[in-house]
Amino acid sequence: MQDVQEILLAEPRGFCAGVDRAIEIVERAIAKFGAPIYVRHEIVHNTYVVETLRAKGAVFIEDLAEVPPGATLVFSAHGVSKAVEAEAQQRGFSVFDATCPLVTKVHVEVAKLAKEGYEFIMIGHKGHPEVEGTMGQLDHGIHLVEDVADVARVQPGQTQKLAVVTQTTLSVDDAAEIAAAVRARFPAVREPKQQDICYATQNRQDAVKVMSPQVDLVIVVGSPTSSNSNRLRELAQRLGTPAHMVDSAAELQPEWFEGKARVGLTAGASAPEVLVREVIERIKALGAVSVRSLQGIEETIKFPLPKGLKLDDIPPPQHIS
Ligand code: 10D
Ligand code: SF4
Repeated sequence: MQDVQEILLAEPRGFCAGVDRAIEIVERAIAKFGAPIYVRHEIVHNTYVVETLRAKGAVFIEDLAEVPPGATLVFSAHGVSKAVEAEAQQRGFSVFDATCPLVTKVHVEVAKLAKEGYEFIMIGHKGHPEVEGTMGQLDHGIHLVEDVADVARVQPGQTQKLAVVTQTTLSVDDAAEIAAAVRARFPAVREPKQQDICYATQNRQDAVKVMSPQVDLVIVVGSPTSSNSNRLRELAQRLGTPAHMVDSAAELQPEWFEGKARVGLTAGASAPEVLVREVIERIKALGAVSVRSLQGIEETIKFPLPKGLKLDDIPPPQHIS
């Protein structure tokens, strides 16, 4: 089948600074302290990343009771509640926190405003670990809304001091609509100066908005558990372009490409470029002759590592990318 002629690559795509840092924390912890290194929850929501780190000696757990005394434990990039933090301390683990600094920023804001007497409306997806971590910064006074219908139902204890916080990886457009509904119902609500939606989520969604109208099909590389990757696929579909999300090149179905001359390719913030390269090779085998990168924002942001892992004495471990 020779239908596919060109592959267009979204820019930016793939790893964000928070994911890069989180993976490096696990790799360095293994290099410095030796396997096993325990990781609470998938370090990031990507099958390839998790399996690669597992092969190097990471042990992924959900419940801290599974971690032996004296072990080294890493918190995933999505962050943890105060209760999990306290339990880890009480069990005496040596902890490295791979929570993305942009998630921590939301935690800090919640703690600060709570001290001033604020209650919170959190916009996010129920059951997502980031939402559990952010809501778990407080033991009361933080109310989850997932959509506009929830806004009509939410019952804060008071409305004079009310603030909005969000999950960092939401659909920018959905979050704006839900925030507008919150504002309409609670006109005095305090909103973050800048959206809690992070730069990487914003940039990857903007890139899909640029790419989608130029292609006949969008492929998103990302795992089913990845919120931000799902939002990219959903966005392309909303813009009227058929879109599929794949965890690896093996999931590509040849029939998706029938009659599609131009294929757009992007990747969620937790999906490594190596998988994008494999997808490109597979689509090339379906006939694509050229690959072109679209113009987009260049991301230069980098987050520092936690103190105990800044190693001068060992060479940096080989990094997943
Ligand atoms: O599901 P998600 O989009 O929140 O997480 P993922 O691990 O796929 O990507 C990195 C984003 C994080 C850690 C939340 F900020
Ligand atoms: Fe941090 Fe944004 Fe990446 Fe999440 S998606 S890890 S908030 S930079």
